[in-house]
Amino acid sequence: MSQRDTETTTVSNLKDIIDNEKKIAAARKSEAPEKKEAAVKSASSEKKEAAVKSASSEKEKKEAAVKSESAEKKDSVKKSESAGNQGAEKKSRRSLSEGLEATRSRGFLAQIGKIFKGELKSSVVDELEEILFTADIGVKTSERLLDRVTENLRDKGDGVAAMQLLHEEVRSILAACEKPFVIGNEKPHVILTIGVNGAGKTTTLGKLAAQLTAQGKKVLLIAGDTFRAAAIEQLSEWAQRCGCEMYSHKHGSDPSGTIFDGIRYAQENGFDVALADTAGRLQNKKELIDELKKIHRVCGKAMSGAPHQVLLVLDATNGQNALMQAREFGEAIDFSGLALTKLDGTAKGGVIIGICEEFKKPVYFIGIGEMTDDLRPFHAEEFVEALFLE
Ligand SMILES: Nc1nc2c(ncn2[C@@H]2O[C@H](COP(=O)(O)OP(=O)(O)OP(=O)(O)O)[C@@H](O)[C@H]2O)c(=O)[nH]1
Ligand SMILES: [Mg+2]
Repeated sequence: MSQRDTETTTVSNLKDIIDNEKKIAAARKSEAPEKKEAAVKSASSEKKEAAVKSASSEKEKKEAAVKSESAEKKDSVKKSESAGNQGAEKKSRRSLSEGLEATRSRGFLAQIGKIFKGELKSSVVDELEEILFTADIGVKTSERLLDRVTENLRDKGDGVAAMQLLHEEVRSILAACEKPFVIGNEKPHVILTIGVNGAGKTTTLGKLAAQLTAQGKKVLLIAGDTFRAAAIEQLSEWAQRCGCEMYSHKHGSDPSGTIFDGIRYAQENGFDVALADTAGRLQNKKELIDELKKIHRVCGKAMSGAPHQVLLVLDATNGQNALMQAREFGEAIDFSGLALTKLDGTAKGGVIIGICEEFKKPVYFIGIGEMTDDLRPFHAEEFVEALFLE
């Protein structure tokens, strides 16, 4: 059994994808070569078939990139709205405060709010200390926040003022990590995504591709996760949904080779942005991290200066573990910024405070749902207001 087979993912809604993978695996075992191919190609359009096609020669590799013509773009976007998004996009855009509801009502700041209300108990400082140190923000951040409010509590016993100090301190920590996400003029501007299994890499790339395509950029998705059978198909669906192209080799090929060829393909065909997906991997598995380092090096061989950005995708529901992931991935690869996903499904959204305080890296994006526009640029002020909303 390979190392990746033993890894687990905490994401329950991957079930559909996993079920699909099982079907594909079963089809591979039992069916004739033609049928096997048909099983992998569950996509209905010819474009999808091309996406999962194995490419052995240079010419075939190029053909393997999914080519969406401009006339088809509108069509695929329409399709995605009705099928892929199951009508949810038609609902009004989710507000950030809705997305952060669980964190606001059940997270550590809500617990602190409770102990600061009304007449303060003599034990308030001890209680505050306990809440902070058991929150998912790390020791350093807990100490910083505790220092900021303890004096006020001891001397004045004013819970409202203490909450206000906390609010200001959190704002100052988060503000340091707000930086606009800018696509450089390189042709293409190459972005590599990294992170553990199920963190939201592919979804984040898909959403980003959709947003950049809508801005008029020529976007190529590169299917660098060649490990998981359904990964190419998943990315291909995003390519169809946003009306951009995808470059892939067959499942099981060398990810570095796929990404190298994908970058070259993007260069030769005038793409503005190349977004490279990678397989999920545990941050403490040496050979998987070595493979990632190789992918990173190979990007530079395909195009000098690439990747121009490395986006570490972290799942907020992982809480404290997300901090650990950032530490260990950061030791292997100097990532340029972060995307923090699934803030909508967790009370642990406060982890962003620990991440900002410890890494001082830009948080480019936050994910507050599965729809395209649920990937938002991170604005510290707006985030803090949503977090401290009464
Ligand atoms: N609620 C919610 N779900 C999300 C968000 N981002 C991603 N997801 C879901 O999380 C699941 C896993 O996302 P993927 O994009 O497949 O994760 P991945 O990192 O590519 O996973 P691997 O390829 O297995 O490493 C999918 O069902 C996504 O729809 C988010 O911000 N909010
Ligand atoms: Mg993926």
